[in-house]
Amino acid sequence: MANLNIIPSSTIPCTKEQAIADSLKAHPISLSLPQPFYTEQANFDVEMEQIFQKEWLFVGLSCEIPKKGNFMTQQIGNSSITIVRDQNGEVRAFHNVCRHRGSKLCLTEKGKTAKLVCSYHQWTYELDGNLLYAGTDMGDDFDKSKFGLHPVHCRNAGGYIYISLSDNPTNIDDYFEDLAHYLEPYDLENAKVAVEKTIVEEANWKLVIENNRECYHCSGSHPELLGSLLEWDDTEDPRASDEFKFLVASKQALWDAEGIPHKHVSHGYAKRNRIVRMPLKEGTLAMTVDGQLAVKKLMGRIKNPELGSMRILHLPNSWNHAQSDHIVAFQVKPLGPRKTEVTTKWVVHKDAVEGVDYDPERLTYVWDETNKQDRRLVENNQRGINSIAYQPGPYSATYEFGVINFIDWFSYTMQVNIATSTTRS
Ligand code: 3BY
Ligand code: FES
Ligand code: FE
Repeated sequence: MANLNIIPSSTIPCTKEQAIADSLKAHPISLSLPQPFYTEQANFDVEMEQIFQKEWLFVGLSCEIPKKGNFMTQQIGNSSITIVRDQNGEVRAFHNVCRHRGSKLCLTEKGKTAKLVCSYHQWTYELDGNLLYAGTDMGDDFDKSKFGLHPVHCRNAGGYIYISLSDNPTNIDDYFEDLAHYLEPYDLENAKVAVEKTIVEEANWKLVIENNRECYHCSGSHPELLGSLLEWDDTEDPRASDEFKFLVASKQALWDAEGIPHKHVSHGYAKRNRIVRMPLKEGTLAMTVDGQLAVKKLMGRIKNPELGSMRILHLPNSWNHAQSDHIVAFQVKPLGPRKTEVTTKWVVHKDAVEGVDYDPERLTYVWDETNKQDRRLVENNQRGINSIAYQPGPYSATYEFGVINFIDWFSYTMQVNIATSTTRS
């Protein structure tokens, strides 16, 4: 038998990953993916490593940790991350793992604490991750400064928090800068999450994103959403009518006069990050059952209720609708090859009072219904894909260009990240 030990581990080819990269390279982005990408644990594991453990992820809002000592935890695959407001008011992220014997440190999803204390042997960390106290006797040569929490790259862009578990994350500063500028009118430091809901969809995470990236399915499935949403979000859209272009131009002139950013910006490979403000349907102000506002108090410095919806896309895990009175923020978290969690947060002015300024039922109704409808669609999509009859099918370049962009980004990012990790390892 060959002695594998004589081959240095760095030169053993990473066959599973290489096979996935090769299959993506051979696959045209105009077709839905081959079956294993939607069904198999092996593919899922590689996607978690190459996408979710490397790329920037949207993880929440700074207003969820408003004061020093507020923290929230996030599970990404097997890794738990703590996002904390430190003693200087900065938002930071750490691996939620004690440097003593590795216990999980913060045990709740949200909380407030003066110091981060491990419940096992009480090692105690400052909110900036430095180790302050390590039990009674670790020996004379114990150097506390070497046992701070492992930091995680973290960015706060105008109140939207992103983390990356990579040692060397992709630079998307151009997006973070634009996002901070586009979110400035909302003053997210003075906002709050009024309602948060999480649903689990029995479908692969990419089917959840694919579903969100087109409105080809909207007229058949989303009567509540179409009360206010215009089906396309780009004046360059091949379907955009003159009437639509006129509506957009007239609203943009008003937004310009008020210093409300609206221009379509996109960054990264295959428009990985996009921000654009679009009018809602004539006569509607918000994504509610009657199109009227859901919250009496507008957000931040906003005076004009007619801001349409600012859509923010961040691949691989978030889309958003920012209106004048509230923001709806979505976060996608893969749980398994055929299981995905979708969390929706409805964000309002921090001084808006429940029952006085807004009714949570009314605030959440349209997107709650839409989420349920989309869950049915993607679960049925998954069921069909599980069949021996499934074969990749064609996307429409007119109606599903957003899906093609996503598949393009996914395929490219997987191939680049796999290539980089196999040359590095
Ligand atoms: O998030 C959106 O704006 C919509 C919902 C359905 C399709 N997608 C583009
Ligand atoms: Fe945390 Fe021992 S594992 S103090
Ligand atoms: Fe939908």
